[in-house]
Amino acid sequence: MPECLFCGIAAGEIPAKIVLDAARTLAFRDINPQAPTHVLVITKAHYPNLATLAADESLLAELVSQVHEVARAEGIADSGYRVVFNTGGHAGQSVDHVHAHVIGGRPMAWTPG
Ligand code: DGP
Repeated sequence: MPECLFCGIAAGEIPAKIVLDAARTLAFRDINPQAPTHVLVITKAHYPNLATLAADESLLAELVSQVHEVARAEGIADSGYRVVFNTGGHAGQSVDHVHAHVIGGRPMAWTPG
């Protein structure tokens, strides 16, 4: 069992509700949804956060592309959705494996707390 929770989900060793499965990225439902749609998009390879993933531009582009595919698949691409990469302690990142939150299905306020 990998030490990293999201590596475990990527490996199929920890169950998750999969939304989209691509060669190098995976989208699954957040266990604690904050809106009608709340999906996490990860790279299957382990990068601790967005800052480290930024060194691999092609994989970063695939991740962002899957974010939009999730929005289309969930039917929120036209109404609008929010994409959040919590990065580091002040942002409240709790899982140290890069993940985009794709949140939508209701109007949202700004700014974040
Ligand atoms: P963050 O706080 O930005 O690191 O977001 C981590 C998210 O991961 C948080 O919204 C809850 C979600 N999460 C934590 N554990 C699990 C899990 O075991 N399964 C799933 N699907 N999501 C999880």
